[in-house]
Amino acid sequence: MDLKTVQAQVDSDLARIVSQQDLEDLRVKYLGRKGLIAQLTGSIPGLPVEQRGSFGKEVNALKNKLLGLLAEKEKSFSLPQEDLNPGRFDMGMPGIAQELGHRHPITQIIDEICRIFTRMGFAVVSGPEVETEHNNFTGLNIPLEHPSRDAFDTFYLKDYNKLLLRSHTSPAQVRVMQTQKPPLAVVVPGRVYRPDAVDASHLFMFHQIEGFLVDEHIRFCDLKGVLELFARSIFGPEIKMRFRPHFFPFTEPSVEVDISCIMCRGKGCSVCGRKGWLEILGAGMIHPNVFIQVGYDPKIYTGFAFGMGVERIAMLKYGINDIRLFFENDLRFLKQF
Ligand code: 2NM
Repeated sequence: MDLKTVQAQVDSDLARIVSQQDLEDLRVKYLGRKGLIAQLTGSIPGLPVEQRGSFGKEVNALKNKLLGLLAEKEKSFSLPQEDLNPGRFDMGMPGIAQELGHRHPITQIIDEICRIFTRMGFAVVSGPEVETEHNNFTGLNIPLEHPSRDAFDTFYLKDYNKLLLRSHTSPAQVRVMQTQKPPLAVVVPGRVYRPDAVDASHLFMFHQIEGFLVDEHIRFCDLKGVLELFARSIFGPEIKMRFRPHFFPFTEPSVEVDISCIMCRGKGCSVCGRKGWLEILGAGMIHPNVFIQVGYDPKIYTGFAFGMGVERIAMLKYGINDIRLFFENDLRFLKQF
């Protein structure tokens, strides 16, 4: 066998090694008991006497060279894994989970409630938080002597004659009626302000969603149907509803609306104060004086309106017992939603 051929074979074999196993296979191929070197050594006795010495030396040199090369390769395989992987990227590793942010729970509930009403054909509108006394009170048939107009119950803006922070979102509805003709179906979500002492169920700012629908021939049963669909959508299909007579200046007749307690389902528990019912909103048929104020003929048009506190709905839905939690920005609370 030609030693030059063997040498070339060794070089190309070594270049193809990619694993420890390849290295072991090569070691067997060349240095094993039946390997090439052993064969070459075994062929020496068959050579002419004068060639045996130099051939033996060359085989020996090749063997030593092989041993050196294999040892060098071996060393490269036993290096720490990271050093063979300069980017240190392991495709097999699970990814690092990215924590997602989310909307504030009040924003989520507002979106959920608005969605229920837009499915029924209501439009969502917004209005300014700084309002006129007319839009907040007079246009809503709230008389001058009404206690809610008192400075103890409304934030009046100092130095701005008769401007105030709206105490409900109805003034935005007055604005819609002033500029557009029926048929109209609108809900208004937004911030409202009342100078209440802060406790577990009161803040000086909270969110309301109010809505109204005006057309010819709108009746109280239309209000019932819309509110029942709303309550079942947000609290579940098995919820029951009841209407209690109430008084609001801007509606007549007026009602307060209860749902069967979502904790005890009407049996009576600490959440519903053993009554079995929870108040969720106020509503009624829009007072003719409101229509007259916005230029609608109350002989042609009728309509219903309703209003609810968003925080109260969220507290009932999620079993939260303190309204202040929504605005303290404690991430341990907010991350639960
Ligand atoms: C409520 C209860 C009853 C109401 C009335 C109106 C308007 F502008 F159409 F007259 N908007 N919202 C209303 C009626 C609000 O909240 C407890």
